[in-house]
Amino acid sequence: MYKDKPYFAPRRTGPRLRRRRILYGGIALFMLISVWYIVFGNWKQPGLRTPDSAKGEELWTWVQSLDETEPEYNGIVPKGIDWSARREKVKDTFTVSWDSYENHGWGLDEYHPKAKNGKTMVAGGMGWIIVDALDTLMIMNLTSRVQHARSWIHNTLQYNQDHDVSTFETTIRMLGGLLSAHYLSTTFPDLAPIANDDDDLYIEKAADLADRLLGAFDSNSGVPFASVNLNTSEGIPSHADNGASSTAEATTLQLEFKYLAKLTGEAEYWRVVEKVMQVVDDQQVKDGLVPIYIYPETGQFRGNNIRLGSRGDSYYEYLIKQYLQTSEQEPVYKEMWDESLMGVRKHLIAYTKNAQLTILGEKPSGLDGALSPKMDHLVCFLPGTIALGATGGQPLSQAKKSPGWTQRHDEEMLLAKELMKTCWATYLATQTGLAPEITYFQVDSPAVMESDAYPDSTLATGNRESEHKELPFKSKPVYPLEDRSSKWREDIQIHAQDRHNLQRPETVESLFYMYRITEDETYRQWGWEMFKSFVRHTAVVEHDNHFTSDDNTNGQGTSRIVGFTSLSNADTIPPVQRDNMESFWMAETLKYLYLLFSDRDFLPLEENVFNTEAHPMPRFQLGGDLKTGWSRTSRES
Ligand code: DMJ
Repeated sequence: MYKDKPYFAPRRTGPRLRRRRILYGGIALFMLISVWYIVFGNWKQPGLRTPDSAKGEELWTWVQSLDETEPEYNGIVPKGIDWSARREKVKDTFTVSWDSYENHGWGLDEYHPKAKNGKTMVAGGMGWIIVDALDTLMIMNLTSRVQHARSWIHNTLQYNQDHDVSTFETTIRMLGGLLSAHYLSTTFPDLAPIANDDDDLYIEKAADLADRLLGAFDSNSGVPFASVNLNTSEGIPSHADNGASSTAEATTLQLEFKYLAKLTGEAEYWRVVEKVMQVVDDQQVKDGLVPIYIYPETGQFRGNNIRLGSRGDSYYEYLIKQYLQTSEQEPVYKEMWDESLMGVRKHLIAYTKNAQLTILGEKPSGLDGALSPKMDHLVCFLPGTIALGATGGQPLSQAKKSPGWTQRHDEEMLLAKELMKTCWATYLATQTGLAPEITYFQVDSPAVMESDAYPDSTLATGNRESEHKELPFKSKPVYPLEDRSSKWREDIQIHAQDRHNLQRPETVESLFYMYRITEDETYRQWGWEMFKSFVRHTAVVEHDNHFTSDDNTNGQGTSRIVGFTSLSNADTIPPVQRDNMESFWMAETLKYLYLLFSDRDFLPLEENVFNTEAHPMPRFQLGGDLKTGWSRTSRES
């Protein structure tokens, strides 16, 4: 299919035949061993690895002893911290999470670490957890586990399934995971090196999957349908919301399809996702802020609910990342990002009543309606993305020396820092030190907004170079840790239905960007505090072979961590645990923590973009048919 294309030519003859012979031999051997095992052995779950209970035991002992050994953090980052030792703890946590899944849920798309079972989405499994975590395995150099995952992808993973899947989730997790695995395994031979006879496995699977997803774009407008059938490639409108797709979902496919187009030379992958961006921009929304639903048949927005939480978030993220992915050669995306960020500052940035925490609220009834002082945890991707947009991923000290650096960039960095602090405060606000899914804030009535400081509307135009003003407020600091009765805490309200914590990545993701860009170790330290809370409270602990749920060693016998799980209530001790490990725990949260504690030249920001599921991809140059190919319509017309 791609043999005459410049970037990618799968080897379809020799290796294929060799693979088939190896496959038939392997099947025969497997059947013999299986018969022997069923007759003479002790049949159990289909994992290959013996449970590494020593690691789980060690991790639990370590986290139990922390209070005695670690000095309390009081707003000052201690000198001489061994970050690589801390990074190893993240790796241990990942290993326990992975081994639990490998031993008890191998091949399942949903995993329940307490019951030690789960579900597949399609016969044989979609690879929801294996493919999503694969590049983290590579990054952590877990070679034998990469080998096992790769064999599963080679021997078991089939996308020819009569099943409807989410266009967005399948793209960001599966297509993104396969592309990133291809990128890392072909570009960084020292990361989890394994001998194999086929470099094209991941890219072949990615192209097969993408071909099936292409039908989602077959709407009148080109805006993708919410779902797609993998066998027929037929796009399926959302069963809710009058058939409208989520705006963020329709506009968070571009990095993946564009990179695939670059690798294969197939311009069609590029064309379909580029078209979506043009249709969205043609709507000429005010100040770059888009409603959260869009109709695939007309390309028009549904309703006027505006937010950067669920259904809105990654539209904004992919504006700046598309600009960076193509090495800053598509100014249209920078312009759209700048316009949206100005819109955010004009309409959505407000300050809390007591401590002037900077918050990013919602406008459920459109830009002229009231501000709802609510932040989904999802919004916390934004501080890091603002810093990425301002600096392009360079260290701040270097970016500030560039001739294009202006007062507006300084303001954006300040905004990024203040929002980062607010996201950190949502972690400090609960009993477990883990943020709720949604946080409400106390604001004045009406809320004090950033734009109040600019009655002459200069903020809206972005014409800020000459004014040399700072943002109107800087929040009071949100430490020390134990000071939970202070003013900032009164600003934070957590509703009973929002107390769950799904081990989401966004705050850790932003800390990773903030540390890499500002080089301020405070962000690493905040990440360390969060990491310890994750280990303490989301660990599934077994005690002398009896499942005991949360923190229950009772000083007797041996206890070990056997997996990690989401929480139903993060605001009580012990927390109420669910029985589910989301795939983004291993794909994103632990990866970003590991990278936060790594040196900044490991997968440098200046050379890579991470998709919204934390799958790294290289920046590259435009060329040939791979181009923007459209211009923005005049805003006056
Ligand atoms: C992930 O699947 C992605 O980060 C997505 O963009 C938002 N939600 C989850 C994690 O919270």
